[in-house]
Amino acid sequence: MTRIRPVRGDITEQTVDAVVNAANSSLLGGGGVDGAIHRRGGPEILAECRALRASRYGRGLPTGRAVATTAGRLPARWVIHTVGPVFTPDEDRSELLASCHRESLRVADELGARTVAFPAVSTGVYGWPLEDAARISVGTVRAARTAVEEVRFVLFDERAYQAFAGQLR
Ligand code: AR6
Repeated sequence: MTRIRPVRGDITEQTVDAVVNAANSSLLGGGGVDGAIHRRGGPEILAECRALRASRYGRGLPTGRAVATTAGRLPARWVIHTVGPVFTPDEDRSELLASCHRESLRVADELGARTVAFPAVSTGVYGWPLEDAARISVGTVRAARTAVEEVRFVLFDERAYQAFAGQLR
């Protein structure tokens, strides 16, 4: 059984085996949690991202997929980069958001990670409504078959924390 809990805070301060990054297809960094991870983790992360682009992901990491790099100076061993879907009311992209969580846990299992911290993928710049993202994200982790022992959803603000905590009560 995977223990799942909500944590209010900054994901770059979590001491875990793996930190999930809400990246974009380019893998070259950006704002939000992606920016914070690269800033705090240092240039080693970007160097590995560039190498991944040069080898496996020349066209970018597809939405819903996940790939790992070093965590650089973060208090973690790995960063698992995943690309969330951009929210649109015109199309149901929930399966892609679920896939981000499943694929990140699959990569975590390959690495042997036992503790994993997720941000609220797609709920910032990508515009996904919080309550709905919390339902999909928590539901997917609950249903996942994984050897990960603890999943922390690390939420930056009170609204996000309440949305995820509500799903976990
Ligand atoms: N710790 C935990 N959560 C955070 C932190 C942090 N340090 N910083 C922000 N959040 P976003 P997305 C929350 O926009 O919607 C980037 O530019 C934030 O409050 O980071 O998946 C990428 O390069 C929000 O609830 O990710 C992509 O281009 C959540 O993290 C794009 O944004 C996700 O917000 C991805 O957009």
